[in-house]
Amino acid sequence: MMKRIMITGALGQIGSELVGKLQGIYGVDNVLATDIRPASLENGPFQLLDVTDAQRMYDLAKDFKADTMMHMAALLSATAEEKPLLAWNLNMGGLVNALEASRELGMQFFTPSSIGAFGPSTPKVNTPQDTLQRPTTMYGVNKVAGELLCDYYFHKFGVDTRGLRFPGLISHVAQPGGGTTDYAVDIYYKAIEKQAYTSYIANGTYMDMMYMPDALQSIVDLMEADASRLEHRNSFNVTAMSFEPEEIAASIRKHIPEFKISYEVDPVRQAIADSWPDSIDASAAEQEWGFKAQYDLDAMTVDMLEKLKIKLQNV
Ligand code: AKB
Repeated sequence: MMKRIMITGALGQIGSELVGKLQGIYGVDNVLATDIRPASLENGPFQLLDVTDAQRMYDLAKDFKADTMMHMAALLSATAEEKPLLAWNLNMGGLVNALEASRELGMQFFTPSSIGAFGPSTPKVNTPQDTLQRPTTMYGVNKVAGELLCDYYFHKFGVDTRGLRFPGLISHVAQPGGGTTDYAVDIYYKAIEKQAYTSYIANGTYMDMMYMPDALQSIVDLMEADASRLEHRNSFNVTAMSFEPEEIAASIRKHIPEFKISYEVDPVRQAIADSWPDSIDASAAEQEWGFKAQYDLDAMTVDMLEKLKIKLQNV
């Protein structure tokens, strides 16, 4: 369905891999990568874009003749908690601009939501698709408002909005920055470099996670899904696993037996993690468009360690 795709935040944690994935499916010249930071991509078009600049976003999409907008630019949870006003302006301003451009140019639209769209009063285990959403973080406020806006643009203007509530995403390519779930990426780097990791998240804290290849595939699958089957236009719960720090450490120890984990809990990120679900229920995504993740914790650990060993040897 998608033919010409514009991506914002293309140098971010998801964007840096999404660009290549989409180029592989739809063709290198059919994916316009944009970011606030300059870059020269190995392949394909790139343009500088500050997502709060509505006119430039519109002009770039129009000139490229984009039929799809993937709006990935955002501040993650811990940074948003440090800079709440900046988060509001960037996360909400960017989203409204991307939705407006999509309305004006008739583009299909994707943006990620997050497990951060839930809060302490949400059912913590097997969190349903449709449930209480009263987050206590600025990031969560942005994500809930964003989900509502996607619903609004679909019902009011007929924009083909689609979204995923991502859990923590783990990858060996780009490091996340300023998230609460980032420990689950960092732990693999430190396992290889030092055979030891000090976690800022306390043991016993469960959060949902997903390996990046599954996240990228789920974006493509959702965007290609038959619109008539989609009941949810705000965002779908998706998850591949839920673990606490000791469990990821145990998975690493199957390959690096001397690996040790210790704890120096960061109160800010711990409070965010405590306000999020322990595990979410992805059955609406399974039913409405066939969501399925391939990697569980151990399969992800094998792949992460293998790929990172090569990457870290070459730096
Ligand atoms: C974060 O930790 O902020 C993100 C997320 C779960 O949305 N990884």
